[in-house]
Amino acid sequence: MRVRWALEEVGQPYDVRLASFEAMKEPAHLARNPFGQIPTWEDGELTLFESGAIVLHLAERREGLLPHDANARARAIAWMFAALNTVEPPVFERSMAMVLEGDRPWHAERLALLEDRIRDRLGQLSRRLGDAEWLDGAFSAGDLLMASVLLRLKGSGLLDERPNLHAYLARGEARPAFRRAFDAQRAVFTAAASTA
Ligand SMILES: N[C@@H](CCC(=O)N[C@@H](CS)C(=O)NCC(=O)O)C(=O)O
Repeated sequence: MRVRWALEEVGQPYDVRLASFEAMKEPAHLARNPFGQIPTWEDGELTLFESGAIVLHLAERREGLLPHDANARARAIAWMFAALNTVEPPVFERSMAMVLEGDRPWHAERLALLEDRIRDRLGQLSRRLGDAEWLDGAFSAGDLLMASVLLRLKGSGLLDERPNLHAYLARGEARPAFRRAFDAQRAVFTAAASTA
């Protein structure tokens, strides 16, 4: 979703090639991404993996996701790293714990621990955002990645504790580019479900 969203924000046409879980572990895909994950990006001679690297690549080449001013651009990139490297890790671990560890005897204890770590990060983020619309001036790739990380918390109740973050995410989701990306992504799952 985050790569689709970035593509829609910058108006870059794209084709999607779906990969089954099995195909992601085969040599052809491992050549694109050594960790056997999606998303990957191919454009002529260039193959990239890591959603953050792909979003940065698009943002650097097209208008709309990074400011022109050098310092503002550096700060927007800092927010991209903050989203992926500081906020996402406990959020991702929580998602994994919910999906893979629900039957473990220590699940409840670990979940509480992870949620406290997330609460700390959300509190810090919420204080920095304050009443602002976006993290640093105009909407940027930093907001796109931060909102895409917060999306993982939908339904967890954790965002309800921080109304300004809740509203921040809603603003992200209301962007026409997000809606187009979401609809395109949903169409993939709807098509897969109807052929299953
Ligand atoms: N840090 C990577 C994480 C990518 C990732 O977790 N991809 C998931 C799907 S959204 C995946 O490929 N999971 C299968 C696996 O890890 O084997 C990125 O941001 O691109």
